[in-house]
Amino acid sequence: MKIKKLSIVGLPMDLGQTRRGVDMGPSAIRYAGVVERLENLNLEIDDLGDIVVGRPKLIENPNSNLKNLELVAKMNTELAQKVDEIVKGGSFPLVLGGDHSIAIGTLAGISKHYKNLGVIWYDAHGDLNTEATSPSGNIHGMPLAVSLGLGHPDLTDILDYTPKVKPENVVIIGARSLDEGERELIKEKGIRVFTMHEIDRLGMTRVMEEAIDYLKGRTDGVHLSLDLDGLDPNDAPGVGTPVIGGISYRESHLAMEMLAESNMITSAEFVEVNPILDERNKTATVAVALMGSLFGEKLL
Ligand code: 4U7
Ligand code: MN
Ligand code: MN
Ligand code: MN
Repeated sequence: MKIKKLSIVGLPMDLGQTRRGVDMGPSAIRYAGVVERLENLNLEIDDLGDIVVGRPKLIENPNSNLKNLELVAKMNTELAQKVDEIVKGGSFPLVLGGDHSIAIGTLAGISKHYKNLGVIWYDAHGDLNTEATSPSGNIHGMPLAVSLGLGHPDLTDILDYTPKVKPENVVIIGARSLDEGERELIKEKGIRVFTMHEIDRLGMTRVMEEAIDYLKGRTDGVHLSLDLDGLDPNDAPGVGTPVIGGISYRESHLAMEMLAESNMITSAEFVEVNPILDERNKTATVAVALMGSLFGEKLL
C-alpha cells in the first residue's frame, strides 16, 4: 500500500504503569519535529492533536491486579473510536503514546477493518501478561494479551468485539525480558518471536526478511507497535522499563527501511517515550528518525 495521507493522534496517558512522565511523550515527539519530518516526504499530514486525558485521581484498588483499569479502559475506548474514524477516512493512523497500554485502543480501532490484521510488536517485552500472570499489575505489560482476547472484558471487549488479533498473525521482535506466564502463552499459542538471540545470530536483515515473509502470506494489513524500550537504553534512554542488551539505533533504522520497502505497514504507533527520564529529548528524536525511515525517507 502506498501511503498518501497520514493522521497523527496522541494519547498522553501514563496510567498503564507507575512511572509518571510518559504522558509527555506526544509533546516530546512533536517537539522533535515529527510533522515537519514527514511533510518532507510528500505525505499529506493531518495532526489531530491529543486526546484529552485530564488530571485523573489515581485510586488504589487493593482487590485488583489491574492498576487504573477504569481510566485505561475509558481512554482506550476514545482512542479506538478516533482511530476507527481515521481508517474510515482513508488515512494512515500514526498514534503517539503514552504508555504501551494504548495499543489496546489502537488495535481495537484498526482491526475491525481487516480480516487478518498482522502485528509487529517491536519491544524488549512480550506485553502478554493478564491480571492472573502480571507481576506488577501494570496494564502496559498486557496489551498484546488483551488484543488476543485474554484479560479483563473491560479491555478485551472495547468496541464490542474480541479478539482483535490472531496469535498466528503476530511477530514479536527484540524480546529479552519475558515473565513465566508470557513464555507459556507464547508456546501455547505458537506466537512467532525473534528474541535478541535471533537478532544477534541472524542479523537484523535476515530477521526482518523472515518477519516480512511470514506476515506477507497471511495478513491483509500490518500494524507496527513500536515500544522505544525495544531499542538499547544507550540509544533510547528515555523509557520507563529499560532492559540492557537491546536493538541498536542502526539496526532499528534498517528494520524501518525494510518495512518501508515492503509496503506492508498500514498503521503504526510509537510508545513509551518518557521525556522525564530522557537525555535532551534523545528518545523522541530517535522515534522521529525511525518514523522518517518507516515512511520512506532516503539519503539519496
Ligand atoms: B512495556 C513486566 F514484570 N513484564 O508486566 C510487567 F517485567 O509496554 C514489564 O513493554 C512490562 O514497556 C513492560 O510489568 C511493559 C515486568
Ligand atoms: Mn517494553
Ligand atoms: Mn511494550
Ligand atoms: Mn516500557
